Amino acid sequence: MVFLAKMQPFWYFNPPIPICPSGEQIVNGGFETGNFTGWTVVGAPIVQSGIVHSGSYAARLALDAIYQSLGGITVACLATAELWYYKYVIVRITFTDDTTWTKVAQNVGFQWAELDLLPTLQGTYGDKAINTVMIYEDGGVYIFVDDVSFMGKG
Ligand SMILES: [Ca+2]
Repeated sequence: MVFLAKMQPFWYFNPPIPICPSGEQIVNGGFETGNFTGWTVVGAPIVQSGIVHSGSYAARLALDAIYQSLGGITVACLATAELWYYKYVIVRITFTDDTTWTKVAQNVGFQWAELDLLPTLQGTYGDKAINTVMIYEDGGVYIFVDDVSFMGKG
């Protein structure tokens, strides 16, 4: 009888917990391939080496957009959601339910600044899952983007 009791399925008392992916979910977030591998490009952004946050390359956008899929990762599974930008940037997160969150960021000078999206994502959109991350510029000035990172906490 003791043996049979131990054969009871483990999930009877322990409902399955969603498993978070681990590691970086963004492909080529630092643009170190020297091109837009991993990104879908709208317009004519370039990968350049003149103004970078880290490594050898960063993206330059002006009336351009780049985006990539995060494959439906749940917001609760994110350990990071950030990027570095120079001067100005707009980030649009599209969730799997087709709603969006758009964040506009601007810094005071011609310098790099970190944009940490995680507090708002987990504070306001914690029950959603992310379909795509789009980064763009809408004013016709050059901006630079580097080190885009969405890490899974698994
Ligand atoms: Ca870089």
